[in-house]
Amino acid sequence: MNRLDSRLSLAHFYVAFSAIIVAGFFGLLQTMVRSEMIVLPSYINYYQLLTAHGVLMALVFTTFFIFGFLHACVVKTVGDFSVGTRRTAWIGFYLMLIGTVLGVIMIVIGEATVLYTFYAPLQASPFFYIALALLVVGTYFAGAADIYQYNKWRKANKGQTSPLLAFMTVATLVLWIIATIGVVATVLFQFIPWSLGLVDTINVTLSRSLFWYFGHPLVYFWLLPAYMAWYVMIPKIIGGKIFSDSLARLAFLLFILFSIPVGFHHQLLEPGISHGWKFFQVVLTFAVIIPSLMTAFSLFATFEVRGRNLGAKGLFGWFKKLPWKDVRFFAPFMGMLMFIPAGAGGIINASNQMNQVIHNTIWVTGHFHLTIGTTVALTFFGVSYWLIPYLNGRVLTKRVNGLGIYQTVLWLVGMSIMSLAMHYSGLLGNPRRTQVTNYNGHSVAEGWGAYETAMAVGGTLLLISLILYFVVLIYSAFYAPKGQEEFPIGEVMDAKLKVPSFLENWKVWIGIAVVLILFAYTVPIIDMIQHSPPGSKGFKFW
Ligand code: HAS
Repeated sequence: MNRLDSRLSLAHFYVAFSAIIVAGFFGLLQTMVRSEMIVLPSYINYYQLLTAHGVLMALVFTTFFIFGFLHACVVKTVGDFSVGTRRTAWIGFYLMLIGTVLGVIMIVIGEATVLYTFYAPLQASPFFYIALALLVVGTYFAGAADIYQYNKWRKANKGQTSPLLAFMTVATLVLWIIATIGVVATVLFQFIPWSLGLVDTINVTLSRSLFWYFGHPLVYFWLLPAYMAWYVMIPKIIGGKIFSDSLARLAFLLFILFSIPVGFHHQLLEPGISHGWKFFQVVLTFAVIIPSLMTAFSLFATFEVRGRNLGAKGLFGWFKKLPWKDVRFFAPFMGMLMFIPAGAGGIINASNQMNQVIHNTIWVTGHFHLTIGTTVALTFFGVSYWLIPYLNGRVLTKRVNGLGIYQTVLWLVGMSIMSLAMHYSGLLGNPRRTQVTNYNGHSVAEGWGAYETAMAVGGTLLLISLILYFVVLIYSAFYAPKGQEEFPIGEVMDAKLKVPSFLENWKVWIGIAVVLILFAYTVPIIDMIQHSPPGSKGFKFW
């Protein structure tokens, strides 16, 4: 990769890492407040801290890391950006950065204490919503650069199958662009006019539905880059091969089809949406589990074949043959492992009766600390251990590799303690998003105390892990010995098998996605507009 494109990706990563370290510190403070170990000074509000933590982790860290990674994957596989394309990508970066800075300022001055889901009727300053809009518009510029580069390659290589990583990048971007239509619509047409006082009220059901139209595919926008690393990079790192190119492409396409028309599974307990439509979207939710099961199958096949080639015997002999001392493998593998219980938790959430038990409890917080906080985060850590030195013309040293393994273990143990406590106390009724957890000594609330303390213990390990990660990354980026680190891209097991061309027929796949979305959302949205109770005037938290 040339120096200019490396610099572009690195700029994204530096913002992402700054966000995660600050957000991690806020996370620890939250666990300490909830477990009553500390009381925040009066000028800091718990919900303000929670908003900052959620926005920095879930929106800023992820988006910047992902775009840095996607740019690197595209440039590596389909060629360097031209001056114009690179400029477009930089415009995207700066818009995202301006949006982030503006949003953070609003949160810090207490004008946007609305949590990362910014649900109406909570109202923030119009500048917060403008900041969100800038962040999203910035991603459109960044995404346009990658898609343009992919199309350029296809035109120059007519009839050939595109490189898998470039295809996956485009699939992730297609999902992102379709998904963000919902959040752009609610921010532009509902939140901004309402917060500016141009209209008196906001249709709460509609705004929440448009948010979740975006909010669920958002989680797959986080997951798919991790899957890119699992499908393409992990096979190379372990010395094996990708099980099937076509299967990997199909899994990504199924995410485009099924990840969007499912937002109602976040609203199963909300009024204003009929049961029939909720049921339909839950069915599609179960369909979106399939590409993850395909991914699990493909990974097991890659591991097993590699193990057997190394002489492994028996059903699980391959397990011992994996390169456990290589952080590039170890961190993402631990992410995969944790995705098994995390995914099972998701299936519980999506099941109507069980959702009644866990909705709005801290179980849900446990679920997303396992999915995004463990599976995705550990994979991103694993990627950054080789990608940061690669982009800086340095190498991943033995010492960094060893520290990376410690860092991974600390993260894994911290997250396991914290999210187990969250899941379990959620089942005991412990609510999410509240700092008041003793309810004047009520006997049910008394039972949560030990779990709250466990969360603070987990949170402490996580912050230590983050500090270690940060220090090691600074060393890798600026002080590690110069050299050429590998950018691992796996080959396919049976390279002679041709990838069917219909898998790259974007018009068909996007067309089917649009039909499914229209079917799942048109009637409910018309209903929300026609039959919603009078809109809410809203209120500011603080
Ligand atoms: Fe979720 C709430 C359902 C996946 C994130 N989810 C959330 C929220 C977040 C989130 C952030 O239906 C909270 C939002 C808020 O603030 O309110 N989720 C699901 C389902 C899945 C799922 C069905 N979620 C994710 C992923 C996330 C994420 C991924 C982030 C990255 N989720 C829900 C529902 C709610 C929800 C409800 C709302 C709850 C409520 O009421 O509020 C599925 O996609 C999961 C499928 C996954 C699998 C696992 C496959 C396993 C693999 C690993 C293989 C391992 C290997 C290694 C090969 C079926 C691929 C093995 C090695 C060995 C040695 C064994």
